[in-house]
Amino acid sequence: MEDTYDFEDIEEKWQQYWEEKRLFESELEPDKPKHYTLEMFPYPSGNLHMGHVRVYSIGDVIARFKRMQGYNVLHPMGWDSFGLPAENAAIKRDIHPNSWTWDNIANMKEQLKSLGLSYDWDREVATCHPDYYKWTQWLFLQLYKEDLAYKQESAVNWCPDCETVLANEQVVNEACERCGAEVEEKNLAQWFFKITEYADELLDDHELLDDWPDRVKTMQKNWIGRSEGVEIKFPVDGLDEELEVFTTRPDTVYGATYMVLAPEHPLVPELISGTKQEDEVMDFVSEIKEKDEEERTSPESEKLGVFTGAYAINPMTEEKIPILVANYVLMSYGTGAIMAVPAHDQRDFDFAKKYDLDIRVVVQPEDEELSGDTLEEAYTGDGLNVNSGMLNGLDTEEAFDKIADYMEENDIGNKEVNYRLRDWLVSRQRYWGTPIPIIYCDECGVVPVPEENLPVKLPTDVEITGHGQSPLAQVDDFVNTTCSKCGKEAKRETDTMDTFVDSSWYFLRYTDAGNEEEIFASEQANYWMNVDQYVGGIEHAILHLLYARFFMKFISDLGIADAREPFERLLAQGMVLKNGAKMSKSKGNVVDPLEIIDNYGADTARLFILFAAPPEKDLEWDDEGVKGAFRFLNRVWRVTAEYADQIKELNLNSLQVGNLDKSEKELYRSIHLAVKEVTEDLDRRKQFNTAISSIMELVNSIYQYREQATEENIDLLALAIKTTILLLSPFAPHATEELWSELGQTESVHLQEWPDYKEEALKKDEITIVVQINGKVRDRVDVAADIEEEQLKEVVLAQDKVQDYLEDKNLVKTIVVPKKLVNLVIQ
Ligand code: ANZ
Ligand code: ZN
Repeated sequence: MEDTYDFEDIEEKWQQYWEEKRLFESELEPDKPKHYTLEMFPYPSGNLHMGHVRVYSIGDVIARFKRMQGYNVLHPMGWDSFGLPAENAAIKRDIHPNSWTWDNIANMKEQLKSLGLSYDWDREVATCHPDYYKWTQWLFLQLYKEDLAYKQESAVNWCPDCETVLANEQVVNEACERCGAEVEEKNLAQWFFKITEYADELLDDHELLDDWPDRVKTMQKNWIGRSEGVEIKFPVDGLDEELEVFTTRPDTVYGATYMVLAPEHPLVPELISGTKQEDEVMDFVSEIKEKDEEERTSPESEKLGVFTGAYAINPMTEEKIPILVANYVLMSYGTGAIMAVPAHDQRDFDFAKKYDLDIRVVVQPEDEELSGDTLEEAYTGDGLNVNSGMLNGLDTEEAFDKIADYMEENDIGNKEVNYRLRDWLVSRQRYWGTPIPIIYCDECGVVPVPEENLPVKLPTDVEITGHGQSPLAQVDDFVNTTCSKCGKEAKRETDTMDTFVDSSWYFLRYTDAGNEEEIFASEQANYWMNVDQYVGGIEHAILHLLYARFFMKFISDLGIADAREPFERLLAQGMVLKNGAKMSKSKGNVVDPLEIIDNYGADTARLFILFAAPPEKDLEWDDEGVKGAFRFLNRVWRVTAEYADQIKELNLNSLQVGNLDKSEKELYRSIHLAVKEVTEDLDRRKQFNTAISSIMELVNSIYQYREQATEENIDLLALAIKTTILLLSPFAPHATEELWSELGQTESVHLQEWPDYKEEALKKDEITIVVQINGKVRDRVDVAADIEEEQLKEVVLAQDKVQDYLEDKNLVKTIVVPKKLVNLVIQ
C-alpha cells in the first residue's frame, strides 16, 4: 500500500463509492431497532461555515456509530429555504429568490458532500418546494379547522426596514432581530396560531425530556411563564365599575394600599373624565405608550406614575385606596391592573417610597417583627400573616388557600392561571414564504382553500422592491380568484407564513419524504419517531424547539402520529470561535471550511473539530490543532502501512491472541480499554474529544509495543490495528475506509459491527514500581496491581539491590506514591 496518506484521491473515491452503493439509505425494517439522528437543517445561504461543519460532524459520528451498533439508522438532510435573505438578494442583485435559493442549495449540497456525511439524500426536503409547502399549508388548514388558527387585529411589532411584522421573539431590545432597526407598533389583522392552548402540556412534558439540557428546559419554562394566582375584583368608589387585578399573592390582600392601572387600561379615560387630573394623566399615558415593555418593567428602570383622582375599595378591609397609572404595569399581562402591596413587592415598594404611599406589613418571618416605617426593602419571602383579619397567624401557603377559597365563595375573586406565553403570530408581509391558504369572499367571508386545491403556489413573476405591502398583493393573477364556496369573485390572502412554521414539522416529513398522497404515512412516522438524537444551536432553545413541540402535539392530536414529543435527546453544540470571538465576516476571523478540506482533507477537519472541545462547549479555532489532527491520521496510516501486507494474509474475524507476555498483555489491555472508553463516550456521554483521546492512546500503545516487541505477535498487532480503524471510522470515515480495504477487506468499514470489549482484559494484573533511594532511581519491581502498601514496602526492601544500599545504613523514612514509586530515605 501507499506509504503516504493521499487524502484528496481517497476522499473523492469513497464518497463516490458510498453514493453508488447507496450505503446510507434507510427503509422501514420493523424487526430492526431504529435510530433517528437529526441535525437542524441549514438555511441555504450558499456557503458552509465552521458552525455547520461542527454540528454536522457531531451528527455524523452518532449516525455512523449507531449504524455499526446494529441500528437501522435514519440520517436525513434538507433545506430551511424560505426566508428574507433570498428577497434581499433579489433586491440587491436582481436575482429571483427562486434561482438564488436553488443555486445556493446546489452549492451547499456539494460542500456537505465533500465532508463525507452519511446522509440518506433520497429523503432530502426543501421547505420552499411546492411538494413540501403543500403540506405546510395542509397543516394550516387543520389548525384552522380546530380553531387553532385565527385572524385578529392586533398591535404588532413592525420593522420599518424589513417592512414586515415580527413575532415578539424576533424583537430583541426593541430592535429587529434580523436587521437591528428600531421596531414600531402597528395595528394590523394578522393570523395567529393558538400555541397557548398547549401551554400546560408544553410545560408538563418537560418531564419526558430527561435527556435535554436543563438550561434549555429552564429557558422554555420561563418563556411559558405559568403562574397561579387569583383574579380579585375591587369595586371603584362612586362608580358602577369593578377593577379586576391578577395577583400571585392573594394572601397579601390586607396589605394592598393602592391600585395601579397600565396606561393602556380601558378604564383610565372613564376614571379621569372631568377631573382636574385629566390632562396630566393623558399626557403621561401617551408618553409611556411610546416606551417598550422591556424598558418599562426592568427592575432598574425608574418607576413613574400619576394619581387618577379615583379610589377603589379593598374588598377585605373596606378601605378606600387610591388608583394610579404607572409605567411598570403592562396591559399585555394578567388584567393590566394590579393591587399594589408595597411591603411585599419590590416594584410596589420602590414606587410607594417615591410617591409617599402607605406601606403596610402583612407577612413577616416567624422570628422577626417588621414595620412599614423601618422596612428598607420589600419582604418577599414566606412567613406568617399579621394585620390580616381572618388570615392572622397562618403561614403563606395556608393563607393563600384560605383567602382564595373565601374569595371564590363570596364572589370577590377567581383562581386563575396566567401565562407569559402569547399566541404565535404567523403572518408575514413577505414574498418568499409559504402562502397562507385562505380566500376572502364578500359573501362567504373567510374561506379556507379546499385541500384538493393545494398547494397554493407562489407565483414567480413578482416584483420585489422591498417597499410597501406584501409583494403578493401586487400580483393580480395571484390575488384574484373565485370563492371555492359560492364561485363568485374573491381575493386571496397575500401574506405568507413565518418560516418557523416550515421548520416546525420537517422531521416528520423526512420519515416519508416522497409521499405524494399524504403528509406522511402514519406507519413510517410511528416507526421512525421520535428523533433519538437532535443536534443544533442553543440559539434555537426557545422558539424553534417550542414551536416544533407544539406542532408535534397538534399532529399527534390529529391522530396521524403517536409521538407527543419530537426530540428524545437534545445536544446543543457550542460556537466556533477564533481569537475568542464568534467567527464572522465583520470581525475578519473566519476560517473557510473548504480551505481546510483542500489543505488537509475532510477527515482532518472533522477530527479536529470534534477533538478540540466537548460538543456543548465553545471551541477555539487553532491552526496547530488542525495540523495535530492531520499528523495523527498520518500516524495511523504509517503503522497500518507497515503491517498491511502481513495482516492481509490473516482472517480478521478469527485472530489468535493467546499466550501473551507482559508487553503483549499491555497492548491487549489497551485495545479493550479503548473500545470500552470510546463506546461509553459515544453512547451516553457524547464526549467526542475524550473518545478521540482514547483512540490516540491506543495508537501510542501500538507504537510502543512495536518498539519493545522482540518477537512479533502479528495476530495481536492485527487486532490492535483493526480495532483502531473501527473505532476511528465514525470520525475519519474516508481514511479508515481506505485502510480497511488495504487490510484486504471487501465490505465497507461502515457496515462492520462495532467492536466489543472483555471486562477481564481490562484488569491490570502487574504494574511496575520505581524504587528510589534518596531520590535517585535505583531499581524497578513488578508487583500485583492491587498490592497493599505494607506488602509493597516489604517487597521493595527484599530486593537485592536495595539490600546492598542498606547494608551499613539506616532506613529513616519510606515514601510511597501508590502505583508509581517507593522512595527510601537512608542515612
Ligand atoms: C400583589 C402582589 C403582592 C404581587 C406581592 C406580588 C407580590 P408573575 O409571577 O410574573 O405572574 N402583576 C400582575 N399583573 C401585572 C401587570 N400587568 N404588569 C405588571 N405587574 C403585574 O407575577 C404576578 C404578579 O405581578 C402579581 O402579583 C402582580 O403583583 C404583578 F407581595 O399582586 B402581585
Ligand atoms: Zn363566497
